[in-house]
Amino acid sequence: MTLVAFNSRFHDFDVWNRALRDRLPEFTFVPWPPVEPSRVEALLCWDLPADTGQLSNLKFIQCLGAGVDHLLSNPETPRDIPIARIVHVDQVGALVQFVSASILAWHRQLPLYRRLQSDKTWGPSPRIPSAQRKVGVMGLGKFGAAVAQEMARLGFQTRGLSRSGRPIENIQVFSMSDVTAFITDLDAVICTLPLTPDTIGILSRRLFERMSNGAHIINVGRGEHLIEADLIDAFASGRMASASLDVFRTEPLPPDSPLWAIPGVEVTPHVATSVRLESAIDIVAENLRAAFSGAPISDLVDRQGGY
Ligand code: OXD
Repeated sequence: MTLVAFNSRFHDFDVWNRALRDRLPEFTFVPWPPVEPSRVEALLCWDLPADTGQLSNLKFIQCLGAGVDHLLSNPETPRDIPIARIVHVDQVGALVQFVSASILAWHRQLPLYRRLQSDKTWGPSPRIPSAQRKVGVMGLGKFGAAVAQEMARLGFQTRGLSRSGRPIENIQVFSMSDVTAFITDLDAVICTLPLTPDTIGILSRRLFERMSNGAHIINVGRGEHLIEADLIDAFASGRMASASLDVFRTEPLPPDSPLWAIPGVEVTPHVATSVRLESAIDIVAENLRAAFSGAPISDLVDRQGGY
């Protein structure tokens, strides 16, 4: 019997335990803290619990999310134990929907018409074809690549930024060292990057200054990608006209954050995508089996790359 400890402030142990124990009769799941830490062989978690050092027999960590920055930046995370994250088509599809909704609302000026409606004003604006708009997607992993393909399908001139700069059909791909060429004259930028020491604070004045006037930004990566003060300045100067921010340095976003009240900024509570038990459960079950049978583990984290 393999003992798996469960720790998450976002997921209900009883619900996951019920779903997993039928699929994995050879595993036993226990909530954190386990009675016998030295018998725990796997951790199913969002955050790393305190006292992970007691897990002297730990062999595998399955994160209950797609992003693992919080685990990798935690000095308590064991260095030599494989970590897997969850990336299911359901999560990818949800992110594509969220970004498309924001981009299309911006592109078709729906916020403007909402404002005009509140003044009972009939004010048609000229329609700009999507082929005249330049949209850039930062990060071309499973999420970013799907977002970029959708932007291209919607007819936008689509650029992508990735670590490798590997070509993708219909997307003009830039490597991280070409970030300046990537951002220059973009009308909208979408951040789907993982948070790593190289990407912290990447959404900054240096990039905003090179975008078109009246640009749009979507951050569905992590709050730490954005230098909030630089965004606030970009709104003040008119460089940035609108933003869809789903992730923040501090979540929930504190009531005194100026971001709540900037006209043109849409704040959503980290809902662009999420792991649903119904779709993720088979991945988790397969990965736990694989971790102890030597079969390949899905979405194993690359420690070097940081995601
Ligand atoms: C995740 C997220 O990492 O939703 O899964 O942010």
